Amino acid sequence: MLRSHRPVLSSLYYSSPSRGSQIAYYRIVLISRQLLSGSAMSSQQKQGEILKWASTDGEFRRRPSSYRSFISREPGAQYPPEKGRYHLYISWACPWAHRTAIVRKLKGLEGIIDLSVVDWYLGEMGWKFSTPEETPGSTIDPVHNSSYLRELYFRMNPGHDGRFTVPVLWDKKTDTLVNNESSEIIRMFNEEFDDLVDDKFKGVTFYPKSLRKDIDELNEWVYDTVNNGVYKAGFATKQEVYESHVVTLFKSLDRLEDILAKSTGPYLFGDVLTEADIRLYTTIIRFDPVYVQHFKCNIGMIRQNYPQLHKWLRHLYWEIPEFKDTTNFEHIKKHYTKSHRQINPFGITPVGPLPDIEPK
Ligand SMILES: N[C@@H](CCC(=O)N[C@@H](CS)C(=O)NCC(=O)O)C(=O)O
Repeated sequence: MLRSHRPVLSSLYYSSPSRGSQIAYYRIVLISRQLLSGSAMSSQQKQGEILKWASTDGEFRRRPSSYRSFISREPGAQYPPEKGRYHLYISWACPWAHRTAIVRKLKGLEGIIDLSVVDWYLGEMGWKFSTPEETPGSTIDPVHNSSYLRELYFRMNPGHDGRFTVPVLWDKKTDTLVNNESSEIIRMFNEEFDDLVDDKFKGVTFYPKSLRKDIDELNEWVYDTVNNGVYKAGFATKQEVYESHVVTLFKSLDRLEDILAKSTGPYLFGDVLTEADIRLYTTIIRFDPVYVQHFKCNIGMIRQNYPQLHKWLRHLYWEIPEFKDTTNFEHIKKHYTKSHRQINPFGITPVGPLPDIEPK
């Protein structure tokens, strides 16, 4: 069977990931600068669509989500929890939307909040809806029979001038977009529907009071340098911008490796599965199959260089069905490699590494 190999730079950097030193990082940066100081840079003059993602300084900046209302159990809330009232739109490919799909399942909300899944292909018109026959794993929009996700944004606000992102949490009763920020949607799912879910899900929380400060603290740097870090490296259109983000990303992976080594396990905070694990999972599960090659996050691989993260990842995927059942490698791999033509002009999806995730 095909297996991936140790990264070329491993001899410079990895005897053990936790021992990665600043000096080694700078050696990597120095060598790559020397390699790239010549004519290779001129290819950057070709300005493709990717510059819609990155600014002229070469930096990708994620725009804040536009709709931030809350479903709440508080009396008189504008959006109270109700069975069948809300509809969740996701992409199996998108790490942010993936968080919401996991929590929806873990909290037993499948019979309470319906789900639509867009096609993995993101084109000029944004996310589109396909039938499962056209694209396995996708669904139509049963609420409005839209062709594209953008139609929902314009229905909400005809003047919408932001991007058309998933996830989208839609209120069928008032025909409005409640929220399109995954970190907030998972908080709503975590507790606001507890009066409606089966008894076994009531009180199950991924944001326990005793750990909130620690979770918030970890989320903050993981969001910036890992979840969003892979995009900042991958969408960068200047060499030095890419290098700075990819090095920061791998420093954070080292930090996570240390946290897991010190944790009593199997999670980031010992034996308590929290939203910090869920938010990290959706990036790490995509790391080896996509981010290593497509976003050039290739200083190392999870499976080869991060034994603790690798163990943690396989535990979530193989032991907790809600993680595996919401992980669609076909959508993930095809979306990135066939939608970002500025990065991958021929849209060839690499076969490896095989397997997508290693066995337990
Ligand atoms: N802050 C948002 C980010 C969502 C996001 O960026 N989604 C991407 C997919 S991974 C998207 O829909 N992009 C489409 C576009 O920007 O056109 C969240 O966490 O919910």
